[in-house]
Amino acid sequence: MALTNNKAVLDWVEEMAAMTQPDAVVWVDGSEAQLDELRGQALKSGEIIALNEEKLPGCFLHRTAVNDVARVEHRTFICSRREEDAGPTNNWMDPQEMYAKLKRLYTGAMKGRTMYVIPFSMTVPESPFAKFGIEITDSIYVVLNMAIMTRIGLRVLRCLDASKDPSDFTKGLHAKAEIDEENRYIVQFPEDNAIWSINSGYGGNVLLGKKCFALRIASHLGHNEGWMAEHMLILGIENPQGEVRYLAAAFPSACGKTNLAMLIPPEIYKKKGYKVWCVGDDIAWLRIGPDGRLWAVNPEAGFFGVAPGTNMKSNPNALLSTQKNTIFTNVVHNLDDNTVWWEGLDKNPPANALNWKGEKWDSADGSKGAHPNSRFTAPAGQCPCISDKFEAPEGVPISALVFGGRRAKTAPLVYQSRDWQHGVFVGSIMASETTAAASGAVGVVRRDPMAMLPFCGYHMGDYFRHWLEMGKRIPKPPKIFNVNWFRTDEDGGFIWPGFGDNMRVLDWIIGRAFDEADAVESPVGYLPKAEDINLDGLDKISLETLRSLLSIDKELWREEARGIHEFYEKFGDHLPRELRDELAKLEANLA
Ligand code: OXD
Ligand code: MN
Repeated sequence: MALTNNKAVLDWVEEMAAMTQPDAVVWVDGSEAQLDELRGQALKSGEIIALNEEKLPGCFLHRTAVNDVARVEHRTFICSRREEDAGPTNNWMDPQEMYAKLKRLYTGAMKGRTMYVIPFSMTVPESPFAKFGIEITDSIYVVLNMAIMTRIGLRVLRCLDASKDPSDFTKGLHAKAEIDEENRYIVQFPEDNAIWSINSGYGGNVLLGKKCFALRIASHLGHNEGWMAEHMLILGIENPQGEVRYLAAAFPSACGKTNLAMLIPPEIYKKKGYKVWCVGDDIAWLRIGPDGRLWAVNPEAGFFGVAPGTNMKSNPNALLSTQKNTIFTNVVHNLDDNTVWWEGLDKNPPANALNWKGEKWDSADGSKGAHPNSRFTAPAGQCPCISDKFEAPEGVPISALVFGGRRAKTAPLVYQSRDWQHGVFVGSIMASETTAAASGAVGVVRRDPMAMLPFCGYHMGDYFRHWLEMGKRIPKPPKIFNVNWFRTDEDGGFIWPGFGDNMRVLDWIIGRAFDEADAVESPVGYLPKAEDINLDGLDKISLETLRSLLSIDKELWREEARGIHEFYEKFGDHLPRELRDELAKLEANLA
């Protein structure tokens, strides 16, 4: 039975059902009773496996098809009406052509299946910043994941119905179809506020609230409406006086975003009373508040984190978040005690186990048991360091924005931009190197501006312009920084210890944001002096080593500038003149 009289919702659901032809339509009300019933059905069909009720209560294991284990950027499209609006970094097709192509694939795709209608909200539905959506799917796995990652059900419908425009919701359509790689499409239609995803069952492609909506569609909405949707974690640092100061940080994948979001401070900080609180680990929506500061909300309700490498040392808070009510995808199934395992969890791979494909697995044969992109979906509220502002409707005020990448030699441990415009330049030149071989050779540079390359729903040149315009409109803008935890020595080993010790760098950043810390000028921006970073209790890093981590190699940076020129060419006349000016300034500083 439909849960609403909202005509816009009813008409759209009816239209999608007429096309996909399911045997039944089920409205997801968000109740525990209904979710439990769905879990029961998914257990029966084998879609999920119940794990050890004592060790992992409320936890399940799911396996995707072997051809369907990650986001598929080459099959992800931004179908704006004009090709120019998608820009040079997105795949594009004419929307009418794409709709025609997809309609053929969706027609009858749910025959013999049940269609689930999931009303969802990004951020708490009562927040003035909430955006509503409906995801239609034929996958119970999707329903169960959306119940963790977003707020779902009746509560959302009521807020949508009571909103200024009850027809203003994102229309998300997902069908598993045959999980056929050749016909897999993840398509955003920004002007229609619509997302169509077909032939995948993997989270990043099918949990439409996440990358598809909260980044691609939302970045387009933010551009039109004067706010920002960013690929950023949000954290708060509480000082011994009990004051919490917040920052948001963008990193490309595989740079430790979830680890930083849940950082545990070094002993000397803990002793003094410092604490770190996680507001979000992946996405931030940023708006100008009535007080003239930039405020952030985490639009999500859960963590969809990479499992391998997560352990009690690297990220105890993430691991502890996954000990109940969690869905594991593509990890090892330990048959002895019906639990899960992944590479890097501990040094004891289970002897009696199935790998991520569900095959009998012997770790001794050298093969990986868990897929490198295996995941956990865990409620954020279970994180031991979750912020008490996690669900605050107004969000948290941001004092610093941090960009970062993986650079073996070029970028110093940390530097501060001279002002907002320079900060936008710093974000626009973000890059990561494919990890260098043990020889220390520098890898290939992949530019990923603001870590948004796969997630910007419109022309990236216009996105840079939007950042510049926002800077002019924020009366009290956050300061902008860049960090690099990944400088290497001659043997290719990381010099900076990273993890909890990154707190020492965040400490300087927050100090700068509140005009409490010193800096010196350099060709690339403001740098701390080595003495400005607190090294107490970190014996393995000498002042001299720290100085080397903060050094600027002008020759490398001149080469960097040449690479930036080449990258900027892509954007043609959409590239804001201000960024060319900043590049020219950098070159002059290096001359
Ligand atoms: C993610 C990603 O899954 O950035 O968060 O790919
Ligand atoms: Mn991400």
